[in-house]
Amino acid sequence: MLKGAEIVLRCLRAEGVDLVFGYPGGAIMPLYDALDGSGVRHILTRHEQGAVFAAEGYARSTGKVGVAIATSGPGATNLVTGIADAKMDSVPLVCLTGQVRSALIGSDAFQETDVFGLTLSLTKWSRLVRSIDEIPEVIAQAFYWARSGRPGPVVLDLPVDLLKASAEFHGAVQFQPHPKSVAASADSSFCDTLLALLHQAKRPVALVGAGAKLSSATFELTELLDRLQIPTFATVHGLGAVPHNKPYYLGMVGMHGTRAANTALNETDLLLVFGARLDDRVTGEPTRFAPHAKIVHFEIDPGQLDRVRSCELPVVGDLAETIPAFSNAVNRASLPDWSGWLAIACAPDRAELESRGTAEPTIRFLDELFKRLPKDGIILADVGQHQMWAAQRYRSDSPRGFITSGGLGAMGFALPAAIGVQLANPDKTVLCISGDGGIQMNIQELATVHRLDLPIKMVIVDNQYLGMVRQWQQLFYNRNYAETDLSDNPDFVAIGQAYRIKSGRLSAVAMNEEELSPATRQQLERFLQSREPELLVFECPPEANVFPMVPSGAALSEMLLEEDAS
Ligand SMILES: Cc1ncc(C[n+]2csc(CCOP(=O)(O)OP(=O)(O)O)c2C)c(N)n1
Ligand SMILES: [Mg+2]
Repeated sequence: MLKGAEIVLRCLRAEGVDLVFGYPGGAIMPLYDALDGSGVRHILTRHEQGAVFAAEGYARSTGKVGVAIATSGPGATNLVTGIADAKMDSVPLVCLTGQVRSALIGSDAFQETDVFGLTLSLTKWSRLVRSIDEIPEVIAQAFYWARSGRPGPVVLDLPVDLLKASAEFHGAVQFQPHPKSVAASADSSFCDTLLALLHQAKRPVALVGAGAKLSSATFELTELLDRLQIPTFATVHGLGAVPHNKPYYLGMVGMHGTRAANTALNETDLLLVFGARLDDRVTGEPTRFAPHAKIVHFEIDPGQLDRVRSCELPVVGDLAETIPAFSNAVNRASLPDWSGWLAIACAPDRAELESRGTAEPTIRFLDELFKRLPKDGIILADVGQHQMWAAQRYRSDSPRGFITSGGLGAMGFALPAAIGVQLANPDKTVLCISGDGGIQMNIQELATVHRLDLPIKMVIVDNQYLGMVRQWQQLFYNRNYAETDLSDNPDFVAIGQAYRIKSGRLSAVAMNEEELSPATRQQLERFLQSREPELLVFECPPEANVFPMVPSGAALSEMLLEEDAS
């Protein structure tokens, strides 16, 4: 006989879980009571949002399911942003929430919230558990759905009486999905159609999204692109899927993408999409997206097809199967020569402008950090201008090396996510870049970093503004900087020190020298190499902007460049 809480933990172990993130409270207390000796290590964050973002960081950096735990009511509602984030960015996540005892459900009991209803539209699958006997089955299902197909979040709501009750435990079970629900393994009949489309195409391009990485198909994808030699670009979550030094690689596409990538996407007549949702930050105004193109969409989730425009050829399936199938066909075929088109797409007149205005020192700062990072280092970015600068400057080809809240754009993500990343990757350098706005949304997690002595390298790009919003105000709201001024920011170095974290500061002036001064170089090197937590506040010029920029509602061809801001 085991208690419900013990059964939950046994089933978690059976799913391979050894690390969870959470925050206790009344309805979930039996689970906490059973932690000791369960083989599951629990990380206490300082806010449930910190726990769910940390679980996401763990999942995003490993591909394994992240687990977050919270109590009922306010504990559970504090998870909601992370659940939405995991849904948007395809992150495998299982959230366990305590619930009031079964007899009180529906009575507006103390700390009762309808978590099942609240998260229904945000989850891939969820369940309010009704009896202790169904615990093994629902946990097996929860992990199955979190991992399968396009990964995503799952919620299990656990009434406290079930956690306290006892029952015979016959071992964890494996979930057997209905045979029809398993995606048929890709047949290769699409290859002939695709080859025919390629033969007609004069200006084909490839757009790479997160799917290529989630399917662990980046090696095969790069082999295919090496053969095709067509202009290629990535979404923010596709960064790192294709090695940056490939001559056909044009960098990031979309709202803050490169001129070359956005121009090629505007001109293409055949767009090959590899595992991307095509949201409006990638497409620009959807009705004017890739206006001349037929679309071929490699995608695991049929729900993502035809959302912007119907595609000519859907290739539904795991990219780990469909890409090699297509590669085989390509290797046996002769292909048109697209070198003239590639030369146009990569021509110097499409390169970025040299002048980056007031963004120069910050870009230099990021470059200096990134080039000193070990090859397998992991960069996290929060949300805002610093995130887009970091994405633009990211040069690594480590598939899980750039982690950010892309689809939801949730400020406050980076610091707690970095905790999960560092715990999952204890030997890697983890560099976490936040803005002065976003860091204050989960700044309490500095306590978790200190408590666990995690050697995260934390950077605050302090421009004394909600910079990205201020940039929009400057460009589209007549410089009316309504409620974006953060010039009364606290002293972040003193805050870091109060959390007993080594903290320092670097001015933008240090980045203006042609050659970095030995002192600055030393500061950066020591910062990245030390094996202790450390915070570095970078004093970013307040009115720096991110360019190029495609205004919301404009087509990708209507990019604004630095000079348009003056
Ligand atoms: C939780 C949340 N609230 C509001 C926003 C809207 N928003 C997007 S970027 C941004 C400014 C971020 O400021 P900061 O963290 O200082 O970064 P910066 O843009 O200055 O680099 C805001 C408010 C958001 N993305 N997330
Ligand atoms: Mg800021």
